[in-house]
Amino acid sequence: MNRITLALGVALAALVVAAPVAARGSAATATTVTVTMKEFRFVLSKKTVPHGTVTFKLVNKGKLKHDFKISGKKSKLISPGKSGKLIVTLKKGKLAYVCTVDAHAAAGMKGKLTVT
Ligand SMILES: [Cu+2]
Repeated sequence: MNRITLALGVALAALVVAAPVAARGSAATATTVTVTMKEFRFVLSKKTVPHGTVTFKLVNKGKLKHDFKISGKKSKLISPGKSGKLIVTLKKGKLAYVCTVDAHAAAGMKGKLTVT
């Protein structure tokens, strides 16, 4: 009887310890980068991200519509004062990003993100 109670107690304690570790592990793989858009440049909150799923939070602080393209994926047009989101799975490397509106990239709306 005592043995069973002890075993149960140990099993429960293991569960309690394991649960928060698992939750923390999955949260660590989610990467979010805030991308501020303005004429004519991007400001990224991170210049290096781990490979995997990356959420780009796009915030247009400019006066024109802008978009954000990286690794073959393009966001919707973001109006001035609005924000949007682009979720992309990135592989390791140096990835170029651009705004595809008119000649915005040539004017400076481009850069490279390092993916490790
Ligand atoms: Cu633009």
